[in-house]
Amino acid sequence: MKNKFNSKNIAVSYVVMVACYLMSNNAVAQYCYPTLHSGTNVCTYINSVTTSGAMTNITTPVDTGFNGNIYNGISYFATPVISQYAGQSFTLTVQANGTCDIAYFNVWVDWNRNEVFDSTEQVVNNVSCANNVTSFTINIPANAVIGTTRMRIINFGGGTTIGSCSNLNGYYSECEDYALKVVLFSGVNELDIGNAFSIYPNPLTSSSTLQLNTQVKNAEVVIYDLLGKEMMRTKLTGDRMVIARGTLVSGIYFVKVVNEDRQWVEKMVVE
Ligand SMILES: [Ca+2]
Ligand SMILES: [Ca+2]
Repeated sequence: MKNKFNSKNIAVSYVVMVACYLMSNNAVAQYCYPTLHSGTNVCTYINSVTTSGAMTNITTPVDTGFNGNIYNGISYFATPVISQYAGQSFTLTVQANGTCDIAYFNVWVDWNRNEVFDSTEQVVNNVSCANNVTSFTINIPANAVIGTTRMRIINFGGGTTIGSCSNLNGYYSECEDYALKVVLFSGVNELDIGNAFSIYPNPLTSSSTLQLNTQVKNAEVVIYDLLGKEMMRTKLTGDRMVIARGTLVSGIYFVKVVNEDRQWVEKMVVE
């Protein structure tokens, strides 16, 4: 038997070790942050961030008041995680608060996960909202890098064009980062596939029944085609619903049921 630990293998091991070191080193690279006005801020801050229409959403704001778990006025909320498929969208709803009633929102998402909010990754640009509840549609690029990335929201009362790491100390502001998980649609293994629900008849001709094994309240039912395009979305309370054929052409679809933080997928054939 030959000795496996020859010089070539040692060299390979060394290269692997260096590569791992560089990768781990890279993994601790840090997002930069803006510089904020010092001291307390009762003038204008971000008081509520929620999402809807994603696979998992922020349903209860975690950011009430003027926060700062990294620096004063700068926070990263690692949970709850917003998750949605690449190529799909979700609704981001924000509301500022404060005595000034002046708020300008800016949002970036690090779509390529290089830990930099590139200027091309700005999805909301200096929109005046005052203290009103305001919603934005966030479209996830189909080529967004899969995995958990960050969304940055800055409310800068100064109202001038800013960058994600600008010096904002000329006026009041707040910066909040959130975790956003971009999911590959074909990554059905991310989901619980099993006998949580059944569809009958399957294949569907004119309509079928979706029967859950459990009662749900306000669960989301979404039908996707093979390319991950959303074909239908509805809410389900109870344990069954009728799926009408509607405009579905013959082919294979995925039916996804999302109930709070659990989700299940079944394949459905339309004849
Ligand atoms: Ca806040
Ligand atoms: Ca980036």
